[in-house]
Amino acid sequence: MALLSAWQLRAAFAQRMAVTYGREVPAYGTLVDVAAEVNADVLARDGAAAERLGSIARVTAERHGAIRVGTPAELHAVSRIFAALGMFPVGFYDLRDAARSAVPVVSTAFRPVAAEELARNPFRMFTSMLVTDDRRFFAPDLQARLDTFLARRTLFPPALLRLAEQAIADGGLAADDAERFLDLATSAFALSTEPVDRAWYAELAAVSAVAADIGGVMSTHINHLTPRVLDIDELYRRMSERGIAMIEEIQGPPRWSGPDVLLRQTSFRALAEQRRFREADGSVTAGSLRVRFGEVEARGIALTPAGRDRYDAMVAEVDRRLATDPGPRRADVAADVWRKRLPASELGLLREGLGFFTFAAGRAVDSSARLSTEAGEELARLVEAGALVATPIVYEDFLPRSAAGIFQSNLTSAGRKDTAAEGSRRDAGWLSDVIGREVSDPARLYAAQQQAALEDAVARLGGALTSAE
Ligand code: OOG
Ligand code: NI
Repeated sequence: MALLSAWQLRAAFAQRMAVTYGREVPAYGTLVDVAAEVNADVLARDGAAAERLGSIARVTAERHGAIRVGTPAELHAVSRIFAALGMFPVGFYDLRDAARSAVPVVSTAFRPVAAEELARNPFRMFTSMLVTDDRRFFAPDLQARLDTFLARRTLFPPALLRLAEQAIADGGLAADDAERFLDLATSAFALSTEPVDRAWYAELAAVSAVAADIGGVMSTHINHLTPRVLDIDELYRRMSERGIAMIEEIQGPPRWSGPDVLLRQTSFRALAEQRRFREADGSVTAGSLRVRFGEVEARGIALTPAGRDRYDAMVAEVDRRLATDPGPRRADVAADVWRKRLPASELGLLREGLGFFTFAAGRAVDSSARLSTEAGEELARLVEAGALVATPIVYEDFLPRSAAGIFQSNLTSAGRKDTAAEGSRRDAGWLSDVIGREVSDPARLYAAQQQAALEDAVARLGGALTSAE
């Protein structure tokens, strides 16, 4: 019998997570409905242009999730589940520095890497891990109790991890194993009904609400599932109209007249969810916690390292301008900075080497162009001449500052952060060691994709072009 392959398992897992999360957080259903309405309207309004950064089928199905784990061992275990789903670690995000509030985590995103795999199903999971030895947040005594608490719990049952190993080894699972694997995986991320130790949770929450959400309970849960929308400003408006409290701002680049780059995100505020608590006297009471929210995203063009530097410099300029004159809206200042500093067209991004593209062969032209991914001018000229047809590569990753903003705007309190204390060192290499697999650098993945497409297009153009390496 044919095995269900990694992408089929991934698509089925994403589907089941949506069912579970939709049942747990009904407002998620509203978000998905409004996103679908907005997407249909944008498609009707803009036609083919609406699908420039992905087919409507992919955009409609696309979701990312977010989970949070407590220890390197838990991160390693979850990485095996994701590997079975064809999702691998890409990017390192240090939210400890990116956030103003106490967000004591480092993160990566597990996602498909190959272009065909992304096209089949792009489901990705933003995965954060608590850094318990960071003295800016946890004193030695609290760290010791937190580590002990975390060491006692089992987030992922052995049967689930065995099936993950089997799927990795065999390249998929037979239908009955797949069913069991998906059931176990989905329930590992469902909200537990186990009572929460109120005193312990409160002690951690005083330091960091995120630390409490991760280390204050015996299980993990999906924090949000994020649909993709083609017009995030319109979605923001329609959600607000329905009386749903949105966070103050759309994170990431502003709305402007030029090409959308990277990622824009926003969310509705975390809702109070019924949870049971164990009190100091052992009794169990009813209460609620606000940790899970609904997020939505609009994806733009992946930027090259030069483009990313430009982006960071533009964000810094927006900050500077707002620091000297806090009057205007951030979105307006940002749009102004964007108009002054970012090319107003895709071709401009290509010419200045700021954006990543794939290429198809157009008509043969007589040229002795020497091509490399650096040669933006030359590439733009060939696109203008019709020799190459350029399609932007969609940004598949995340933004540390936006992620911090998303975390932060959903915290009920800022927590405590001793900025005088020394932080503990974490980086992509450290994370790779924990996971047992290299955490990919997103920019290298996009560059390789661009280069392969370019070589292929050039080969198709036959002898018309000579390609530099
Ligand atoms: C993750 C917050 C960041 C994103 O899309 O940038 C995030 C979390 O709340 O666990 O989801
Ligand atoms: Ni998210």
